[in-house]
Amino acid sequence: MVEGLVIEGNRGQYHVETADGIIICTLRGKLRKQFEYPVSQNWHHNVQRMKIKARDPLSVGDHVRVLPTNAGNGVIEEIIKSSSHSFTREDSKKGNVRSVAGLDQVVVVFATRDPAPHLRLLDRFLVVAEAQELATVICINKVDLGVDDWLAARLDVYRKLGYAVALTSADSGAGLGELRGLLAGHISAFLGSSGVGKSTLLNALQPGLSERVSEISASTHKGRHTTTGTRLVPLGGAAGGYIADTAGIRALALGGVAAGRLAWCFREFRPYLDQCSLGYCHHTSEPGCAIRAAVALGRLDRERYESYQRLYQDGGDAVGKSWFDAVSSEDHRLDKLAYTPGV
Ligand SMILES: Nc1nc2c(ncn2[C@@H]2O[C@H](COP(=O)(O)OP(=O)(O)OP(=O)(O)O)[C@@H](O)[C@H]2O)c(=O)[nH]1
Ligand SMILES: [Zn+2]
Repeated sequence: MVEGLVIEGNRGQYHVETADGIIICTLRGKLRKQFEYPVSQNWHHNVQRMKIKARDPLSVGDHVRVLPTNAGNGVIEEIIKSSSHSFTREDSKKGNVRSVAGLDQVVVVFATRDPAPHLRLLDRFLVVAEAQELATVICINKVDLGVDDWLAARLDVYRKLGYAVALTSADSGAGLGELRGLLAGHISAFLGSSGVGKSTLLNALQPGLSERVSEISASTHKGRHTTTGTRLVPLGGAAGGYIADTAGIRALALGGVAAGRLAWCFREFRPYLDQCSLGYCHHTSEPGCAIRAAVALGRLDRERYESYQRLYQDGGDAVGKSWFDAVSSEDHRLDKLAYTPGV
């Protein structure tokens, strides 16, 4: 038996990546049975009709144990760990949307210039990533063009909040080793405005990677029905890790961030949240607000608080909406979002 990760799946047929390569698998009958339930029990006729649940028992991102049969084929005998991030409508209504495909990390890419980095947009990305409990890597590309002092100072703020920051140049190769290290062991999606260098960066990490990530989403568009509409591209090399295709990224966009959860999504606010005088404090103009007091004392970063205020005014749903617009990059709406004054 070998262990592996489901990287693509149609009902009944799954591609499982293992140490020995990709194995095309079917599911052992007893596992299929777990997902069947009786429709009617007509003992008179001694028949029991079964209906298979609409949901596929396996998702991309699940860890499984496989019994290889003949060359390149096998049978999935056991589900070791289900991808924790499977999306449900119920979650969507609550505003706690989980992404599909076991995605556990987003890599938010900005450039040092051309286009200039827009950190309000970064705060929006971080809020949605926090709401979905995804790790975030802040990747600043094009460092060969120089890093302005103001940007270096802002990045220090994010580092102190505990976010991983990678300074890269797809051109010179600077920082790529560090980025590879941050991708290891994760299923990551790359996000960022048009022109920041996502494609160049992916190809610098692994030749042809950008084409593989977008080729996959193109085939998804043609109506190819994979388990969750998304696939994972394995990263070669010792470090490993997976990159989710753009269909996986789009799935992140569903739903908003519940308004009551917005302040929590600013991770540095959390220690103060139970210290406001009013139980229902929105941290905008209420008396005795611990967040505003901490900002006034310089304990919380003022620009981050201003991002909070703007997002609060927009309402929680708008956060998800902006995120959706941001990731619908085919029509480059992200660019408009990034450069809308006052965003
Ligand atoms: N100087 C410099 N230029 C870079 C770097 N990375 C990418 N570029 C250039 O930036 C431009 C945009 O790069 P892309 O990789 O197409 O950007 P993208 O983010 O994939 O853009 P979209 O496909 O529109 O989403 C290209 O002209 C690249 O050559 C870098 O590290 N340094
Ligand atoms: Zn408050």
